[in-house]
Formats: sequence, structure tokens, C-alpha cells
Amino acid sequence: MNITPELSETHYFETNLPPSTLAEHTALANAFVKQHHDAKRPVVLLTSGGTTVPLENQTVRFIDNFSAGTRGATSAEYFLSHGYAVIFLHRQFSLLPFSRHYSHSTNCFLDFLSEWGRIGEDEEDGGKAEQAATPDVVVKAKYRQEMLSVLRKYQEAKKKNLLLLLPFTTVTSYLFTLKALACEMQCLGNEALFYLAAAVSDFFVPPSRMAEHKIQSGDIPSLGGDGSGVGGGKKLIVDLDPVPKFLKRLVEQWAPQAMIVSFKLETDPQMLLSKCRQSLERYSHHLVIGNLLSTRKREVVFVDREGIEWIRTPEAGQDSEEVEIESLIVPAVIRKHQEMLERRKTGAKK
Ligand code: PAZ
Repeated sequence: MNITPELSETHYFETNLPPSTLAEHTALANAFVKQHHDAKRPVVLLTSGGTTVPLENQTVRFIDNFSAGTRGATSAEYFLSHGYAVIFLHRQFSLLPFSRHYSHSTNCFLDFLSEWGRIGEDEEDGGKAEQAATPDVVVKAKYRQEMLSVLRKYQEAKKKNLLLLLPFTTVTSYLFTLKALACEMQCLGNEALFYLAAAVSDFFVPPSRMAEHKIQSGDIPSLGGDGSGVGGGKKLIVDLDPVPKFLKRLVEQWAPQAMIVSFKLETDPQMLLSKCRQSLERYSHHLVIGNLLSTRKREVVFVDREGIEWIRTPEAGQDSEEVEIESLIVPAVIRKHQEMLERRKTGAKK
């Protein structure tokens, strides 16, 4: 039988179990989408972080992806600052908008704090502070201004319910949730934007070949040889199937009216542009943003039907603040989204 992409995708959803959180996450997304649709606010579904590929049903070992979620968490803050409501579909425990400034950093969050009035701990405070009557804790003076600004933006997003955090772990839970959320967002039509920055595994272990329990080194067969090599010639061979390509389904069926932006990561500079163009041709979505592992925080390339455009951060000088590249990427994506909305309103084709 010839396995078409449609068949392999249908087969994937029929043979893998949905995550136990699917119904709850779909209901949360439904209410969120309704609220912002009523308020005529554009909504972006932003995916972030890496998916895992479990090797066992009762998972002890899994294959992981390097992504920390920096691109996604940072971009989410810029989308919020430009008036979008954000569904943040992210790898559990990866970076989150706002808290990213203080979590996963080389500092322990306690390093941002000091005891009120404790001379020497935080010189600026120590100089000015009076001894507190009761022990208290404060943010160190040098972090206060920035933390206040982050806190205000975070509280504003919370108060207006502009940010919905939905976690995933495995590639399967990611795909089931993406599909369900896309369907929930259909009512938004053109106002919906998909910004797919998650690093999604291309391969997985199908349920039919998945070990139930922790793989035991003693059960692994010896693969020939005289047994004198490392491990006595034993090898754990991991046999993975390709994950069906979902982008086409997303574009054509799950979110046919939305603007869809995907990221493409490569390590070989010679391949980056051709892979971005290939992705655009294959899936017919609106924009591919290419980036290289080694330079992803300094430059990206936009590839769409109009051509290519590099976006780079300015050289950080001695006194100048480092510019987050997402502060350049997100407004450029939003411009394209607004242009698309304008074109659809006027019925112009492009
Ligand atoms: O999460 P991070 O900031 O460390 O990395 C971001 C990224 C490189 C995963 C993202 O920009 C990206 O390219 N995502 C798509 C990866 C892919 O080609 O599947």
C-alpha cells in the first residue's frame, strides 16, 4: 500500500495515545480564544522548547532536543507588548515569559535578593538603609529598576488574561495539542497567527515497538564479534520512525485562514537557505525564519514568496545594551501579519 502523508498522519493519531491533559488544555484554549475574539484582539499560538522522544512507556530514558525555549519565551513578551494575546505551548520546565529573566540563569534567584539593612551584602542599600525592626527581604538595588519593569508587564498580562501557558513534554503530546488548539482557533480566521519556534523531533518510537518498562542492559543482545570490545559487543539499537509532516495539514486543514510562520534550524550555513525554501514550497505556508545553531541569537533570515531578508542585531558596543533579536523579529512578523489582514480585507491577491 502506498502511504500518503494524509494516511501516515491519520495513522499517527490513531495509534498514539493523546496526552491526559488534552481535554483540559483544549477547554482552557477555547475560553481564552473566545475572550480575545470578543475583544477583537489578535491571538498568536507560539510554540517553544524541545520535544522529547520516550524510549519506554514508563519513561526513564528519552531522546531530547537542545532548545531552552529562549526564542519562544522572549518572543512571547514582544507579542504581548504589541497587543497580541499569546497561547504559549511550551516544553514543561523550559523558559517562560517574564520569569525567564530570573530562572535558569547562572544566578540563583536568591542572588537577586538581600536582607533589608544588612550592611555589606548590598552596598547601596547598606549605605542608606536603616536597620529594620523585623528581618525583611528586598531586591538588591542594582536589579530593582529592571525587575519592577518586568513585574509590571507580568502583572498587566495576568490581570487582562493575555497569556495562556500550556505545557507539553513528548513529541506526541505536542502534536495532539497543536492540532486541538489549531481547531479551537479557527473562529479567529485571519486574526490567528502561528509562530512555531519549538524544536520538534523528526523521529519517534512507535507504540508497537516501545518497551513497557525500563530497558535492562542485561536484556540487550550481543551483536557478533568476539565479545572483547567495550560492553562485550552489546549494543542498544534504537529503531525510530519518521514523525509524519504536520505542517501541510496545519496549513490546509487545521488552520486554513491563519498566518503560519515556522522556524528552521540548521547547523550547516550552506544548507540554510535551500532548506527554508524547500519548507516554504513543500508546505505552502507564509513565512519560514531560518537560523543557525551557532548564530541564532544574532541573526535570522526571513524567507517568503517575496524573497529573503536577513535580520541582525547591531554590534553590541562597550556601553550599549545588548539587543534581543526577538525585539526585531516579532515586529517584522507582525508587520507581515497586518499586511496579510489588509490584503484579505481588500481582496487583493499575493
Ligand atoms: O530555544 P532556543 O532559543 O534555544 O532555540 C530556538 C530554536 C533554534 C529552537 C528556534 O529558533 C528554531 O529554529 N526552531 C525550529 C527548530 C527546527 O528546525 O525544528
